[in-house]
Amino acid sequence: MKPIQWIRVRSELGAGTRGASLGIDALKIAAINAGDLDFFSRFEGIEVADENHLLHMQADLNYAKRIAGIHTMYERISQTILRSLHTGHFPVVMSGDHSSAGATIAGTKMAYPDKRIGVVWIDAHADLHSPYTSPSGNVHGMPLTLSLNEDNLDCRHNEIHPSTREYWNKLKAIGGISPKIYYNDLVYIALRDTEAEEDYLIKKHNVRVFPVEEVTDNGVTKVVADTLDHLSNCDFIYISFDVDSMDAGLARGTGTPVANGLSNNQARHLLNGLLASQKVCCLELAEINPLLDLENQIARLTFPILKSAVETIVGEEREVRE
Ligand SMILES: [Mn+2]
Repeated sequence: MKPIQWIRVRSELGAGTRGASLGIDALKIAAINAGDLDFFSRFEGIEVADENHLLHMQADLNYAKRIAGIHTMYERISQTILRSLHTGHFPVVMSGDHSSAGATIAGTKMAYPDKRIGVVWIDAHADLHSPYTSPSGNVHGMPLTLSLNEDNLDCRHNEIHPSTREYWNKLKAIGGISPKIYYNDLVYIALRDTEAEEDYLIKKHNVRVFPVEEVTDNGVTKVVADTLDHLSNCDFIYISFDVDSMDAGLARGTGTPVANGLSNNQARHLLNGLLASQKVCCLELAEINPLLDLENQIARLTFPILKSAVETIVGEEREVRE
């Protein structure tokens, strides 16, 4: 059993709506209200310093807002993940906005440069835009694209500033390894709100997608088995859980809620099933925004999922899958 290390990333530079930096505290309050007073102190934690002071300044670069600050975060987060893995920990990353996931993937690849890293992306969104295609310029829609070293120039419609290009290229090259992951080693679960530019890449590279209907119809166990089977050539697996993978009716406290999502039970079983594989070396949880919520609903819903995931990680059930 590897000891868990909490990695706290309170950055929300990549989101279009303010408040995701408060997600960690919303979870802590949910733990206290659930009677789990010492839950987060059972394992050591690392606080990654944020650059949220930049939010008090006007965002400059339109098609990748606050990308310079995000680059600073990427350096810090990737180094923290690298150290966490190298010191024998299982990092559980609690993030603000989902842009940080590109840095977590980078840190994982930097820790294991000769290994193949699989990614399970549980999210309503594909997060597969680049500054050349993004309609919003919010970098939380780009972490997978930069991990794949993808620009998607085929679908280009934005003229980007030379300085945006410079930082975008820096993000793709972080850690000196690029790409970090391959399309074959990426699996989407609960994907249901994509744009044409993203659909183009998913189709072109034949990326494996498990829609919510497949989770419901075939059951979580089957989807877990198929996901691990699809990633059987990967040495390590990183799981990214965006709370908007869950249904908007349950999960309104997030920047971009989407209807027809996973139930909280499906999400819990999904994470537990995947985490039972010892290939999984890192888990990230992102986009809880209590400012958009009523009575901390999303954090109260997510806390038992996180608790159950942690029990699986530290438990005896983890097995090596062939
Ligand atoms: Mn996301």
